[in-house]
Amino acid sequence: MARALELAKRGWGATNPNPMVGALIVDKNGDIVAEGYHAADGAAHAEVACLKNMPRPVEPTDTMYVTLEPCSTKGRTGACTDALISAGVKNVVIGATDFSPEHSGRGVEILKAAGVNVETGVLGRECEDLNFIFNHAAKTSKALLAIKYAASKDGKIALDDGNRAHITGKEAMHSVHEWRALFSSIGVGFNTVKIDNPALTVRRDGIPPSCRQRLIFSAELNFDFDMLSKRVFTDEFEDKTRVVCCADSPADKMDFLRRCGVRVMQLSAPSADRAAFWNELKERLFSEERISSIYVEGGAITLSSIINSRSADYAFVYQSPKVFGENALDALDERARGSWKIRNPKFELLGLDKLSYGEVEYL
Ligand code: AOF
Ligand code: ZN
Repeated sequence: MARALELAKRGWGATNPNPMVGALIVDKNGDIVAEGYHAADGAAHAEVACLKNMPRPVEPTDTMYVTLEPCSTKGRTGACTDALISAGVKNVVIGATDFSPEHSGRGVEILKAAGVNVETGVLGRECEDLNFIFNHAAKTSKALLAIKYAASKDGKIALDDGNRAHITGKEAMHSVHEWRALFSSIGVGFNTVKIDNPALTVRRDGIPPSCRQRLIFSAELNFDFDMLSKRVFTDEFEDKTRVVCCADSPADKMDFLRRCGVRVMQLSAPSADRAAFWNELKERLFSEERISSIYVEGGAITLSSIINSRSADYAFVYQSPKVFGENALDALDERARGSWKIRNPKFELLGLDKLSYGEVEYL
């Protein structure tokens, strides 16, 4: 199963909104005979890819290991339960449950009813964690909203408002690009674009740059030509950028943006109701565009709005050992600080920095 998990991760960032899934078949001696994984949304499922790679017919003593419960509905690619049964697979070991309402254990029942030996929950936690985004969307029909920030040891994100110092090192930067690759959209507030002029693209060694949907949050819409010359509005991926505003955002400013060729997404929530705003965004992105995840990178106002309205589902916090001192800018406002924590955080050491990440719990 550990090997099947490795195979699943080959689909990192390419399977959205589908899950990453890996599968392999071992013979009666435990030797691997074939492997497969789900390479992209719409492509063959891991089980089918694995069966296709079988060098010989399946024998009753073979066992398939698969990180996710095989699907049991036709979907776009046909039910994996049918594929396994008709190929003669007699033993299946499963990692995690598929939480989609139409699956949720049905695949296991169908296999058992067809006389297949099924074992579940092997490396269950790891297999489930890998698809935290897919699981969230399957359970809630909404995109998962994750906040990410890098802070000094004393919780600051900048020396002062206009002076953004480098907080974390290059290992943390690499990690951010890996996570950006996994998410389907990346968001920042108006001020972050104005001050930092970020590219918000995915840049990884040896892979050409790519870009997820870029969301720029603004209620007031105070865009001028200087703002519209920032990277997100002018680079090769400019068509992936949109401005997200609210019910009471000024209509003339929306018109101005549209006339300048900028995509605008107006939510029906008013700017004063932040909980409604973030909730509507999660619902609409998922239902209208199959966008299952949002990675929000700042700044302090946006992150605090998300935390204070209890809208963050997940968090990535990079902490540097540097101390910026009292006068520096806080990552989160006073109300947000201490109002939440990461439940059962996972930790990674990245050079001198530390990443903590996991589901958000409000206190
Ligand atoms: C599996 N193995 O490798 C994957 C599964 O539209 P389709 O046909 O691609 O089906 C999508 C659904 O299938 C998806 O929502 C999820 O429930 C399941 N994904 N299942 O057995 C796989 N990717
Ligand atoms: Zn399937």
